Amino acid sequence: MLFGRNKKNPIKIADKGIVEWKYTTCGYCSTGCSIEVGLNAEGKAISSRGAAGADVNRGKLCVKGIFEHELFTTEGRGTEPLYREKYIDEYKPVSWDTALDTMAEKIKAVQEKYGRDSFAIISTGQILTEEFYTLGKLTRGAIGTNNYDGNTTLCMASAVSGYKRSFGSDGPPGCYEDFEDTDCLIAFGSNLPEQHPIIYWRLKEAMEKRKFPLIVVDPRVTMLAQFADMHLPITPGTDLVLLNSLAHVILDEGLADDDYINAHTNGFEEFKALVKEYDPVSASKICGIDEDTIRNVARLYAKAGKAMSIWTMGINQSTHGSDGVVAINNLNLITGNIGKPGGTSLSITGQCNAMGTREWSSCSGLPGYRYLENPEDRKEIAGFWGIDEEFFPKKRGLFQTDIFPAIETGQIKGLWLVASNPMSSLPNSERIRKTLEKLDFFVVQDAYSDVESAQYAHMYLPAAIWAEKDGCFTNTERRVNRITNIQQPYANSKPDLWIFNQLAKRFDHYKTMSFPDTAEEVFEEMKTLSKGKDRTLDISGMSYQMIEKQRGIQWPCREGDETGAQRLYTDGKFQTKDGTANLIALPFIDNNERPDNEFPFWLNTGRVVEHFHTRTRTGKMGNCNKYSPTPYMEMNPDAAADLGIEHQAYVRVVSKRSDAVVMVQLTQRIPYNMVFIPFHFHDCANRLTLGLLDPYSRQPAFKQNAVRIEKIDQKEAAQRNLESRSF
Ligand SMILES: Nc1nc2c(c(=O)[nH]1)N[C@H]1C(S)=C(S)[C@@H](COP(=O)(O)OP(=O)(O)OC[C@H]3O[C@@H](n4cnc5c(=O)[nH]c(N)nc54)[C@H](O)[C@@H]3O)O[C@H]1N2
Ligand SMILES: Nc1nc2c(c(=O)[nH]1)N[C@H]1C(S)=C(S)[C@@H](COP(=O)(O)OP(=O)(O)OC[C@H]3O[C@@H](n4cnc5c(=O)[nH]c(N)nc54)[C@H](O)[C@@H]3O)O[C@H]1N2
Ligand code: SF4
Ligand SMILES: [Mo]
Repeated sequence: MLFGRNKKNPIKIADKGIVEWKYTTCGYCSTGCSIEVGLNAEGKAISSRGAAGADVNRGKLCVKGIFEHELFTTEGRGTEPLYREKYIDEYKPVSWDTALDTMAEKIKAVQEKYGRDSFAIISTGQILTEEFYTLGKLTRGAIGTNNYDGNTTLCMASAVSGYKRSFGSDGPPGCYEDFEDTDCLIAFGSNLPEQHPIIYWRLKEAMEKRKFPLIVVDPRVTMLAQFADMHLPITPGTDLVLLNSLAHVILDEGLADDDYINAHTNGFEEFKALVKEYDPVSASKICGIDEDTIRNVARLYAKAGKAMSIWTMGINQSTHGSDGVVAINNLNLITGNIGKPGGTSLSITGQCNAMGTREWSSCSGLPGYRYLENPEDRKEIAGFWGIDEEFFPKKRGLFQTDIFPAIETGQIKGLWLVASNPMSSLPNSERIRKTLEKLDFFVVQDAYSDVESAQYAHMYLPAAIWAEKDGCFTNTERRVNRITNIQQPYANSKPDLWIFNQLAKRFDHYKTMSFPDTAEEVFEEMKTLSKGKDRTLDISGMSYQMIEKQRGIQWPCREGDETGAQRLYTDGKFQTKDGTANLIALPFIDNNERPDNEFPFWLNTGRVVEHFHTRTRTGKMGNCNKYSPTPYMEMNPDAAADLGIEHQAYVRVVSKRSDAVVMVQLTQRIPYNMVFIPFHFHDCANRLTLGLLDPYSRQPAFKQNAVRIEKIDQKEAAQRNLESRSF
């Protein structure tokens, strides 16, 4: 027996019978991990693994990526196009031809009756870049509506707007490699271990090789905060005050990089005068970070030599989102930390292809970071596409978050939604529900037919998903990577590119325009448009073969280049008229919803590692959903004790908008006067949110709301939860 116990049995790894591994890129977050999907002898996807030799993830994947092959067979996928005259009728399956004929007719009818802009189009950050470009061409060139935007207004709009205001153009200037060089890193409202696990791993690995201070600014003790050297539990929505105060200390103590400021920026005097008002003592009263800490962080950052900032939704989703981004850029400009290894302002992007839409979708203008407001850009693109430039509007139309109120007021009558689920993802769900009910014609194009927004639509178009298609994504560090067609589209679903092309045929301008059939042909067209020595977004040196071989290439990659450039603005030249970056004075205006006697808690919302957004995908994957199948809320144990609420009890959370029932999870992660609800669950967090908009980016303040907590009957609540989709 004794002998037997000591004997080690060899570990047996089940042989799944994989005969081939195929290359692709993960379709969840913007980290951009390279994946290989294993196929069995029947060609069925049965396994996923991180691609070795890929610079981004170096063989690793997170819990979502590692099960991504299961996506192809998840429940709820759309099988056929569906149509109904009224949204309260039953849907009936129709052929693709009938669906697209009807759709084109209805769009034209709405536009004829109410004007071209009365039909709105809302897209996403989750289709392929070639699809974005084609949808932009169809919308701007053939359908001709100016009310066209993406869900990226909920996500990256503040970063885009902030980059444009500071540097004259969008485009994150840094890369993951910067972790290897930096001597100090501040993370603002970004929880990498859960939301970008592989970027976190890159950061952690860099810190293990060479210790440097990590400072996390977040009202919650997130996983990243737990791992930080300093955690600054900021009062929600006041990052701008902290940033102005950091600049105050740096200028006051003579720690700024005067040479860089003189050579590469403008606006310094006005900026200096403004931040003078933000001394640490006054600032600490607003942002909740004590004056000593403000001084210490300012000194650490300015003296580091190479310091970088990263941020995500804690900054962008605020009434000062765009200002917050500009303030981060200000901090890096005055310390000379732009465009050098380890010194940068790196916005961590959200969706897998949020960058692709920024670059090529024409949502905010014309493709390749061109502007409707610029006559030369309008002329160039009209000529290239084969239409009259007068067909283009002269300035951009409504943002995504302004399109819904325009439906309410009757200015917009028709809507086409591509890969977005506003019934769960927009603030104030009840208001959105009523808004969608008002539409004369509403089409939902989604990979899943059970997506909540489709309940209010007249037409549903089943789209192929991720590696059922072919094309590219761009990640956080401007790396273009390949998504290859690994499985055939599910049932009678079709790639979004095919749907756009077929619809285009039904519009008059199709006769003079061209809509290539394959993604690669579209990519070649985009390459032509990207060429130019002054363009940062130059992809003309790339090809599909090169991209796959190198496991992704960063832009700019100019014609003849062997690979891409890691950083932007290395020469201190920016995309502004005179080439200098704008230092901008940013006064803080306190305009958020705030807790009061009736609604005493801050409601903070965000994400958890195992779920992606509105759970159309991860809610159906056993290996993700099992970790949190129930809508829940983080609450501070002392606050709960004061209200007599126990761990795992159901409670009702009430805001001025509506209410939601959640299970309580007690944790010290969250301060006494705050609760946190992951927004992934339908009919939950966004029933409560207000979402005041940032004036520049029109992005909602999803994370600053006021609520109260009420005790409820436990049996009734459990029953209600059982009946909802969330189990
Ligand atoms: N697992 C998973 N990963 C994802 C996604 C997902 O759904 N699931 N979605 C992807 C997308 S689209 C995005 S945009 C990213 C989002 O990635 P993150 O922004 O990292 O995620 P969030 O949880 O939304 O918010 C981050 C933090 O902001 C903090 N915060 C709230 N208010 C403030 C404030 O006023 N100031 C500061 N400094 N911080 C504040 C919150 O406490 C929270 O911890 O994640 C991407 N990755
Ligand atoms: N309270 C609160 N609300 C938030 C946030 C928050 O932090 N708090 N975060 C906001 C942010 S940052 C974001 S990005 C949004 C996300 O909001 P949404 O984009 O509305 O949410 P998703 O669930 O990602 O919706 C994407 C849809 O596209 C479908 N889909 C996936 N791939 C494809 C494809 O290839 N083709 C087609 N046609 N369809 C496809 C999916 O099934 C899904 O229904 O949520 C925002 N809402
Ligand atoms: S970190 Fe993001 S890109 Fe990488 S496997 Fe996870 S979800 Fe996919
Ligand atoms: Mo996002």
